[in-house]
Amino acid sequence: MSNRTFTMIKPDAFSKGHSGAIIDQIIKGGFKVIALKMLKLSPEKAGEFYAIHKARPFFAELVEFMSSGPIIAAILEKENAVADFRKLIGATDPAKADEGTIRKLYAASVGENAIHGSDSDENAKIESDFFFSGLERF
Ligand code: 3AN
Repeated sequence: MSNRTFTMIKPDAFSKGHSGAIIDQIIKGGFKVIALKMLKLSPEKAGEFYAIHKARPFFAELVEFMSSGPIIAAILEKENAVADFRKLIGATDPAKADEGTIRKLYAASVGENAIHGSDSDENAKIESDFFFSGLERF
């Protein structure tokens, strides 16, 4: 079990001005910020990040959405980080997300669902390495 996970505040939540409230909820949830940056993904980079979903019917829509505006990427640390963060953000479909979760509060749909959280320790490492160099981690 690793104590780190990776997250992105997606373009929908960013453009609606929810980034500050979301970061506050993450920190109050007991997560320490190890790395943090604001950037805009190119369609190529978004496609690379979501390559695992290439065969899914929503892939083109996902790439277009994720490259549509700025995002905030971060590495977070907490005991049991991956599972605890998935609990904090709620289900992929905000309609099925528990009350008080980030997706329940800020997501509009399964496609535009406000925030990403790694689904395994292995992917947390791959995704963190995709965005951050060693010099950017504290
Ligand atoms: P999660 O982000 O909760 O791990 P995944 O890995 O199943 O969910 O999906 C990755 C991303 O793909 C989701 N965050 C969402 O933005 C998008 N996505 C998943 N399912 C759909 C769908 N049915 N229609 C449109 N986009 C979807």
